[in-house]
Amino acid sequence: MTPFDHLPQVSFMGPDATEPFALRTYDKTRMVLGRTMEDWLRPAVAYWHSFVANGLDPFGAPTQQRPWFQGEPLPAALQKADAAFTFLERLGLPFFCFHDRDVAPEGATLRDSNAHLDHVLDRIEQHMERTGIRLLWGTANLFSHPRYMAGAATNPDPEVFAYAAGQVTHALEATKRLGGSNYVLWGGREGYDTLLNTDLAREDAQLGRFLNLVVEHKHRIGFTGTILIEPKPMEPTKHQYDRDVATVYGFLARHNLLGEVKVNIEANHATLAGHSFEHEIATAAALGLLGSVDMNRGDPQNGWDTDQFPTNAQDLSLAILEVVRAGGLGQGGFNFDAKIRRQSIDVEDLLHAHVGGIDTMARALLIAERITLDGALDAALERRYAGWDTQFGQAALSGAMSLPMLAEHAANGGPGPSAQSGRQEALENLVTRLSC
Ligand code: XLS
Ligand code: NI
Ligand code: NI
Repeated sequence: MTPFDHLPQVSFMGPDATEPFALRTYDKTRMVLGRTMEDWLRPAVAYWHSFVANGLDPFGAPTQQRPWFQGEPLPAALQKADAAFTFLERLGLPFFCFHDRDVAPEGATLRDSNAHLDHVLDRIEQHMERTGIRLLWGTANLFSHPRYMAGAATNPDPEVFAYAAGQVTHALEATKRLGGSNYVLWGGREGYDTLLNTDLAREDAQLGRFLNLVVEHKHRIGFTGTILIEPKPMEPTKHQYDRDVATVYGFLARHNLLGEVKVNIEANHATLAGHSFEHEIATAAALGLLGSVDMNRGDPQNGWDTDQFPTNAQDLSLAILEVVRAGGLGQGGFNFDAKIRRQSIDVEDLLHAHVGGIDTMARALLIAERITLDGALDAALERRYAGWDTQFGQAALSGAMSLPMLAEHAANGGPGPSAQSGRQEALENLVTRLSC
């Protein structure tokens, strides 16, 4: 018996359906630009938000009750796994994601914790085989336990660095064992609260070493998934080192990790960094780092990681368009790193949230498809840069022309180039027309 047993099976029922749990747009088999909706989106449920969070906030007690919040931790973890897979089956999405500590309780020692994880993963493995549900990514929780309060890899104490290494070794091996497509490292508490007690150069070197060790171990064990860093500018620390995609690029270049590590971009983290979600995706694609996405949204009036489910397809379509332009996420996917609100205390609320979220993403994908098939936006872009495809443009870019040669070219050009309109409003109108 799980609290999700009575939930209905979610299925695609078409645009006119009014049943609360009907998918109206997400038809996983529908072909969009040469591949199925499911292949474009590869949607995943986050174990932590859906099966671990309990409505606790800094001002009040948990509001959401689940049977596995009580009792002996290890049997409760098994009960949670059984329930999680009932929910995943009802929802019908292909993937899930987890932190080590979401699925199994911390033990008295690292060895105990690892044994707990292995024990619960035996059960999860059976559920995966039975249902065909797959692991999009695994990760280690290197931020909840007090030992990590001053960071994991960036801790002033090398013993904490070693403990974190122990946890990641096991979580990476567990991810491989379950056939995970990726392994994520979110910054956790890798950052600082005050420079008065922080040595930035040391902490950068520590983090660079740690990530190199993770990549080495990935190759040692033959894990074929992608290692992903998840940028976030702040929260829990005042300043997180993995601030945004461009910052992560610099970090990877500095520590010889380009080509080995990509990024997992979270919508709400992008907005916290003062960027649009589509900016972060386009930046990652331009730098060859686009790996996977954590799908959620922030609150326009609140400056923190509210992790809400997406509801606005037109907004989201610009981000999905960037994914489409990049040719998709490859072995990445769209993980709902989103949670229901504290007052949403019924299990139905969890299903409403995911059904709405996936339908919003499907609508955004269809808008991106219309924009792509229409072709006018791409044509405008190509026209705008056409000069760079001429012989002169190519020579200027390739290094065949020195600064004095360019100066000579410009001096011989009479009155010089004439300015061209950027046509922003016309392009915005085009996108609005195709969004209806
Ligand atoms: C927190 C992060 C976290 C990662 C996984 O803000 O989004 O949930 O996705 O550790
Ligand atoms: Ni996230
Ligand atoms: Ni987040």
